[in-house]
Amino acid sequence: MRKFILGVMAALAALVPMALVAPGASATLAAKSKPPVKLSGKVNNKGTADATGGTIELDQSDFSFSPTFVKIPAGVTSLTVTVKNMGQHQHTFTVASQKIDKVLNPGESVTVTVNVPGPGAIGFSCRFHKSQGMQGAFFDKNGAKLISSTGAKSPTTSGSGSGSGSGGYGY
Ligand SMILES: [Cu+2]
Repeated sequence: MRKFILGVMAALAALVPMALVAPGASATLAAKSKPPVKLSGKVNNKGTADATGGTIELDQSDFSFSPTFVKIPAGVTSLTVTVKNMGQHQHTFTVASQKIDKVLNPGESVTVTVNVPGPGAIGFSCRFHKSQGMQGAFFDKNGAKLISSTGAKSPTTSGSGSGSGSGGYGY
């Protein structure tokens, strides 16, 4: 009796590695798990989509962006990005390198223009939940490096007061 059970378990154990080696399955897994852009910290990866025609819709949930990575077509210099908060929590769409920071309550949406200053990747995140993996990036090709800051045309009316930054959203 005991010998029989051991025999069944051995047979099962032998089956498992064969299933893992099935060529189709492993190839799909590898493609899905490898993000096109390396971001620091946790990333809840919900996949990659093309910004066809320079436009893309990003759906926010608790706590990720879908798609998480957006491929910029060749020749596109600015993206029209519509962000929808489909979650139960308040989120932001934040592009730190371009001073974009929109707060979205559940059910809200917003459309913003993201500049494409050159080759590379542009990171975005939710300011509230970035550390929980709520971030992603626009990119031109696999392995693209993050463009840290555009610097180009940002208004230099910085003022030394501390009140101009985060308090002024008209929501
Ligand atoms: Cu969030």
